[in-house]
Amino acid sequence: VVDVVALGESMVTFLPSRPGRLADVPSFERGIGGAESNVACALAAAGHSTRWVGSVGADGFGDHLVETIGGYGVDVAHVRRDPARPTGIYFRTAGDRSTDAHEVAYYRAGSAASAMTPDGVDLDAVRAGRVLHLSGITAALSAGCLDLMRELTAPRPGRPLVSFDVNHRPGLWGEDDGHGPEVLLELARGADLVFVGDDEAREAWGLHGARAVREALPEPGVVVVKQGKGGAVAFEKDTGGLSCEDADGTATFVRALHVDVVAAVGAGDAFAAGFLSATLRGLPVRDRLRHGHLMAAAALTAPGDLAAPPARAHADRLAALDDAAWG
Ligand code: KDG
Repeated sequence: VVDVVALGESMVTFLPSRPGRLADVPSFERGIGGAESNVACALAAAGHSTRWVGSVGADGFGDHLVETIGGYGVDVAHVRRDPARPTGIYFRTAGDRSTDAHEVAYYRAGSAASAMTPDGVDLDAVRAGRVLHLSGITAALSAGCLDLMRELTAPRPGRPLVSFDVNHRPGLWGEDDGHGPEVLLELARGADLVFVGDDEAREAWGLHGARAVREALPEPGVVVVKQGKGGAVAFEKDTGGLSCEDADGTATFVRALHVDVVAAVGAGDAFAAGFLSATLRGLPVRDRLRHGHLMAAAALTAPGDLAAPPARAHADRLAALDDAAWG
C-alpha cells in the first residue's frame, strides 16, 4: 500500500529572474508547481512511498512535470495525458520581503487538469493509499473538479485518511462559477485532517481565530490552524487509530521557527508534508506540528516551491530539542 496519494493540478511555474512587477521582469526560469504534487515530492524525499494523480497535456510541459515529479520517486503511473488540452502554467513575481505581496498570473483555464471528473480519474488508484491528500485548489478549477472533490471527501467505508489543505486561492474563484470558497468549508467537513491558515479562514469563510475555525469544523479528527509566522495550533479528537494526545478536544500550539524567508511559496505544502510524515509514523501531535514547522523552514529558506527536507534522523533530532529551543 502506498503511504500517500496526492491528487491535484500541477503546472510548470515561471520564476522571475529578478524582483519587480510582472510588467517589468524580463525573463523567467522554469520550475514546477502544484500544491498537492509538492506534498507528494516532499514526502517522497522524506522517505515515504507516494503517488501523484492528475492530468497534464500531451505536450512538453506535461513531459517535464511527469519526469520531474517522477524523479522525486513519486509514482506517476496514473497521471493522465490529455491530447486535447494543454498543461497549465503560471508566472509569478518575487514576493516583497516585508509584505510577501506577489503577483500571480495563471494560464490554466481549460487545462487538462481542469477537465478532471469523477469518471475520468482512476478512483481505485486515488484511494489506494493510507492517506489521500487533497486541496481546495482543485475545487476551484471547474464544476467537474468540484464533483471529484465531493466524491473523494464523501463518507465511504474503508476510505483512506483524507487530508485536506484548504489552500484558498482567491484568483481562482470566478464570478460566474455559481459557488465560491464557502464550498471549501463543506469539503473540509468531509475530511479527516484539515490544514487551514487563519488568514484563509477569515478571507474564505469570515471566521476569526483558531477556535472559531474548530467550531465550524467539528467533524475532522484533526484540524490544524496555521497562524503565519506565529506558529500553528492543532485540535485533535480520537480518530480511532492515530495516536491522540488530547482526546478531550484541547488544542496544542507549537511556535514556528524564525528564519530569513527567501520564498514563501510552497511553505504550506512543506508544512503539510512534515505533519503527514509524522502522522504516518504515529508521532504525537506536538511532534507532528514540529515536523511541519521544520519542513516549512526548509522550504521558506530555498527559492522555488520545493526544498530538500532535512533527513529524517536530522529532523527527529531537531524536533526533540527541548521547549527552550522551540520557544
Ligand atoms: O502551494 C504552492 C502552490 O500554490 C503553487 O505550487 C501553485 O498549486 C498552485 C496553485 O494552484 O496556486
